[in-house]
Amino acid sequence: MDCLFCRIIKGEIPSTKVFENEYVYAFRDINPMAPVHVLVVPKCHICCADAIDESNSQWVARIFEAIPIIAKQEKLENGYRVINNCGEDGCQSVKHLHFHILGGKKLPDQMA
Ligand code: DGP
Repeated sequence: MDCLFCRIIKGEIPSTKVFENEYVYAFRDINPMAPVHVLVVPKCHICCADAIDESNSQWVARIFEAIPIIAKQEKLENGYRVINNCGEDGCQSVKHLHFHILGGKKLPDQMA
């Protein structure tokens, strides 16, 4: 399987790492939409949010445990946004589950 984010996790493609543990890898988005734009991905390949079920949801829990740690590290004490794009209508471009952390400025309140 040729998955971009699996290759980034393995270090085959360079990335700017901001956090890593046994379950989670987080790195800076190549095309930042805010002063802080970090992608948080599970080290297990899950294609999208729609594929989350009771067999793999522990990976998602690990991601949401990492998010506040990353936010603290990135000094997002004034808040931040967590986004997941899922599937065609959600404009998901990389088919490996990931959550965007956006912050470092007041974000627009418009979601869509
Ligand atoms: P999404 O649209 O939710 O699937 O977001 C995918 C994000 O991945 C998008 O914001 C750009 C980012 N991205 C794509 N390719 C690379 C890459 O090679 N390196 C990094 N750091 N980010 C990437």
